[in-house]
Amino acid sequence: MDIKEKLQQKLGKGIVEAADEEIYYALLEIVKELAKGKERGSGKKKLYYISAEFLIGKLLSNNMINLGIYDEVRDLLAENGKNICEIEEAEPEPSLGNGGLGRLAACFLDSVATLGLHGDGIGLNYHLGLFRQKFENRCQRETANPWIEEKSWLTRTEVTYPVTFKGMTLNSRMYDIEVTGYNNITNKLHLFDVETVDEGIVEEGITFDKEDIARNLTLFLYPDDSDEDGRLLRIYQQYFMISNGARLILDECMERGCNLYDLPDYAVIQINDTHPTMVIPELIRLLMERGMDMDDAIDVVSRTCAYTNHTILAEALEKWPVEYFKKVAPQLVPIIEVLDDKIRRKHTDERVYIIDKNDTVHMAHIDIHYGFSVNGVASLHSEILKKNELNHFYKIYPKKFNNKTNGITFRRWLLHCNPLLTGLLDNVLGIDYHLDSGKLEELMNFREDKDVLERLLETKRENKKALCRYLKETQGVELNSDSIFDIQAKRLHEYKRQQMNALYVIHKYLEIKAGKFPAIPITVIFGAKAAPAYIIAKDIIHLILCLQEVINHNPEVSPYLQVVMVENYNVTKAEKLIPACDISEQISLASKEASGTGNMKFMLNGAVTLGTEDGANVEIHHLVGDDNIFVFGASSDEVIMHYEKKDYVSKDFYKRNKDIKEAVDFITGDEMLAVGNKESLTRLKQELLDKDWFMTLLDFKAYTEKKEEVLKAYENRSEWAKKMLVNIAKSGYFSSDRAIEEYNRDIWKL
Ligand code: 26Q
Repeated sequence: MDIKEKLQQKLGKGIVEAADEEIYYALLEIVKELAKGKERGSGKKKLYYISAEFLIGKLLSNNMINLGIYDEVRDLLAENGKNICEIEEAEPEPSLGNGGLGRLAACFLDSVATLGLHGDGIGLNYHLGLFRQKFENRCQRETANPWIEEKSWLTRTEVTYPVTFKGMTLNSRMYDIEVTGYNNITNKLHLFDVETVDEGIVEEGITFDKEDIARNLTLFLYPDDSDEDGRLLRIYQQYFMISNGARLILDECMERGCNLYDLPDYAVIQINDTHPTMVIPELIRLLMERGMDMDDAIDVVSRTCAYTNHTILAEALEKWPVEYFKKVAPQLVPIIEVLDDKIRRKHTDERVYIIDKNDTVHMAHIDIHYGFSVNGVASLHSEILKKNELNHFYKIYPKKFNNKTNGITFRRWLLHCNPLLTGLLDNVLGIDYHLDSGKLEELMNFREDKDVLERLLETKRENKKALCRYLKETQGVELNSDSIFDIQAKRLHEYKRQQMNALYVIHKYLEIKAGKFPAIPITVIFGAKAAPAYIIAKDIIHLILCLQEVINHNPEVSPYLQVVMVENYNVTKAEKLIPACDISEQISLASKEASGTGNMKFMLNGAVTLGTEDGANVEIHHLVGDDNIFVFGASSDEVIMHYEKKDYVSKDFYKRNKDIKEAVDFITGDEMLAVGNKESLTRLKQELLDKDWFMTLLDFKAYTEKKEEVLKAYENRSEWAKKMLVNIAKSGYFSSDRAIEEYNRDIWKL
């Protein structure tokens, strides 16, 4: 039966007569059936990618692309007066991740299946995912984001395990989502759930009884760890995830013929940051339960587990009081104590102990001692781990440390989100680059081709118009599609320095008011969620929303400068913003952004980076060369030195630089106080003056100067088109297919 017949059969009526929602549900079923019919991953050794987050985004279009039926379905719908984009609107977005780490896990699953490798994801089935962001009185408010409907991508399985916590046992159930590779096999994402979870306990916004573990365990993805209950709940979630995962892995391996002593021949477990670290002591415990002696169990597990580090921010490194483990999963405590004891017998340096003198367990230390691989996510990041943050471990285990620069799936971040550019590339290069991203480099042959360059500019114009239409419909804002689109889209964090971008906007506003007009109008677009308990991050959102109000209502300035913050930034919004971007803001304080992956997505879609030498920006710079990126700011070495010497004083910069002083003072000036909250704006200004932990004022001057250079460069349209072309041509390296090939070659060896 062809797709048309299948669709009509499912609908029970003609396509013309069906509502968008009905078509969505019918396609969902068809796609699930097709995915089930695909070849499965096979082979003796299997990858298990365990992660607390899988930010998969909407799945319909992506799955149809990977199954090779997207064009056919799109055309079929069009013939019947339906637009596939409107069908997509009917799909709820599962927001099962915070940001980069979760999205990386999703890109990796796509590439593992696309490369035909046998590997599944293991995570949690959060019913309400990450919160949905609403703007009220120019502030962020959080609400629940239910995404599981009667018909969804989840398939209920018969796999269940009893998970024992202190004083209670909860029954789990495994739900699966098929992960189909591009023209290749189907693997699975296993999401564990508690049978007793109850969405009814959510009250106002995202508040609920934190102690009612049986009913709350898989409700929300944790965006912060600000209170004691929240932290304990996070341990409950983590233990639930890994205890189920560990049992699934052992059961599957034994079914494939493993005798447990040869576990490393049957499984490799990639631990995505420290959130699943408890899988190490849990596996040791389970192997001992099945009769293995402890030293053998430790040896087997150590040869099975590999760890990826995603951060060097001290405050983001997980450490939990032993007390917490005693309260949640006391069975792990004796194991962790033995693991620590073995280290203490071998090493005198206290910094490598697992349990410190305050009885706190350092999760990353478990991974480093009892895993066989430790990798960073961009070359600068991996170097900093070796030279600074984890230097004392590097000295013990030099061979464990390696780099795996992040990547993104081009299926979602080019083919799906940017059909216009894809069409152009297909036309110019053929379609080989879909599976071999290195082939994009052939675009370099068209660097002087006026026709190709003009078509490149044209796709960007069209994508900007499409974004304008979308923002008009969804947020009622009217933007000038002929302006320069300058976009910063990522989680809100002080180290990412959205506040520096906002200070630039203020600076520009003041300049325009003083009669200095930009040659081409500028539109500054932000997309960002702040952790609900992260006060300063929420203050920065408030600042941006107030600026949006002040500037867009100033008739003298708004023809030249517009600001808009996109509400509820998520994967779906990213897919609309990225193809429309001219300038990609990647302005973290050097040394703080482990890699960044948005930087890669923007580059692939023909945006030019304005950034610091941080994370993967360094590699982007190296690939495109000085002429095709705008780099500014203190180097990571300088920054690290400032932290060591404790010699950075933000007030000195405020006092000495007139532009800085004017911009900072504006935050609490009359215009802002007329629309904003005095307490919040004052707190933010004081933070910049008294702390400025991420050195905004240090880099502000270099940032504004470099941005002027970018704006000037944009005026020369043909030269700018060449920069776009080079960025696209050189982005092949950032395919997650390349990243996964490296993981497999160096770590997994499937
Ligand atoms: C930890 C403890 C308690 C509560 C929450 C957390 C927590 C939750 C999420 C800590 C970290 C995260 C997420 C981190 C993350 O997304 N890191 C990003 O990972 C990307 C993929 O490697 C990198 O590109 C980014 O640079 C990095 O910031």
